[in-house]
This record gives sequence, C-alpha cells and structure tokens, in this order.
Amino acid sequence: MFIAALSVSTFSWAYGGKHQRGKAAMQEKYTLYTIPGTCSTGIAVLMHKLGVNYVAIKRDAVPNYRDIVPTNQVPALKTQEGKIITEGGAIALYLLEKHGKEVMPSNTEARAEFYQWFHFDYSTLHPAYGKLFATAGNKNLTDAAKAQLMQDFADSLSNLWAILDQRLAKQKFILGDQPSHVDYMAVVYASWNNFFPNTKITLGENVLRFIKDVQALPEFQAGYAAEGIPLASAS
Ligand SMILES: N[C@@H](CCC(=O)N[C@@H](CS)C(=O)NCC(=O)O)C(=O)O
Repeated sequence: MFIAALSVSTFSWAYGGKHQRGKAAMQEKYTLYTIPGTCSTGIAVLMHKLGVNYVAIKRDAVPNYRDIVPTNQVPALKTQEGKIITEGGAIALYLLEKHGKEVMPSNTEARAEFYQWFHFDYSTLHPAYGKLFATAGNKNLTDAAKAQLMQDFADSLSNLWAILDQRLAKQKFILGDQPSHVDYMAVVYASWNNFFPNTKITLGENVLRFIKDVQALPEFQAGYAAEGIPLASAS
C-alpha cells in the first residue's frame, strides 16, 4: 500500500521498550524500518510493550531499501544476527515468540482465537484499507467513478468494523480484558480513516470507546512518540 501523505523526513534514533534509551545506541538489538503512521507503527508499539531495544530507521532514509526488502514496503526488522524479517505478521509473531511468551495465550484453543483475530487484522482489515488507498491513487478513474468505488469499498470496510463493534460490546479489548497486538494494529488501521475525509467509514460506539482505551495504553503512547507522530483522532 502506498501512503504518500505520510511524513518521510529522515530520522534514526534509539529507543528501548518502556524506557527511552537516549544515546545508548551501542546496545541496540533490532533495527525497525518504518514509515510512521503506517502498519510499521504497530510493530513499534509492540516493541515498547515487550521492552525490546531497537533503532528505528525511516524507509525513505535508506537509498537501497529495495535491495534489503524487495517489496519496498515496511515493516522490516533486522535482528541482532543481521537477518531481515519482512511481513508485519511474521515480525510480530517472531517478537512475541522471542520476548512475549507470557503475553501469548498458553493453550491451543485460546491461541487459535488469537491467530483468528491476528489474521482478521493482517489479512482482512489491512487489505480492505489497501483497496481504498489504491483507488484513491488511481489516475484512470473519473472523480465520480472514484468516489463511488471508494464508497463501495468503505461500505465493506464498515461491515468489518461492525464485526469488531459487536465483539467490543462485550469486552474491553478484542481478545478480552487484556490488550494485545491485535488491538494495536486495529487502532493503527482506524487512524487511516483520516486519509479519506470524503468517504464515509462507519465506526460503532464500541469501536470508538476501544480506540480511546488502546490509545491510552502506555506502550501505544510510547510507540507513537518514538515514531514522532501524534495519536490520530477517530470519529
Ligand atoms: N503484507 C505486508 C504489507 C505491508 C504494507 O502494506 N506496508 C505499507 C505500509 S502499511 C507500505 O510499506 N507502504 C509503502 C509502499 O507500499 O510504498 C505486511 O503485512 O507487512
């Protein structure tokens, strides 16, 4: 997905999970390639939750990024050993397995539920936004055709949010009373509604409450601060 409107200024800094590490860059374990505000920001939030040290580098500050990541997309993670992992879902599961066993459900049934909603994020919600971004950037459509197609895609997207709204009527977070990476990603995606001011995407009242709750989490605030971007309003 291409998000042209996001900031692309150069940055590189060292952060360490719950505590900003300032100049102690020598101890960094990971490099996270990111475009702040995109799906890579969800990984930044997870890294803060897990308390792992990393350096964030903006994709557009890396001249040969495509040589490192052939899709040219973020997120990408360079491990301590120098291995590059791409695909946000793979990165999240790698980090959770390595540093977050205690925040993963321990039994198979509960883990299946985690995987279900994890993939609802990565394989259903994210691509639904991808259709909107792609249509918005399509130069072959008339304005009227583009607006209609975008609204059609937005209606399908609103149906996905309605599924979450129903679930969030019964519980605080998507998996229950504890926040997880599934919540972080959903709230990052919800912020993308702001890119489509002329298209109606409906978020139910439970989703709106949920967004506020997730944005209030310390790891969410720390992740956004590390990315250098404000929390997005949702309506
Ligand atoms: N399947 C990939 C999709 C990654 C993706 O769509 N990344 C977007 C940001 S959310 C991106 O890099 N956009 C910039 C571009 O495509 O040039 C994943 O889940 O990691």
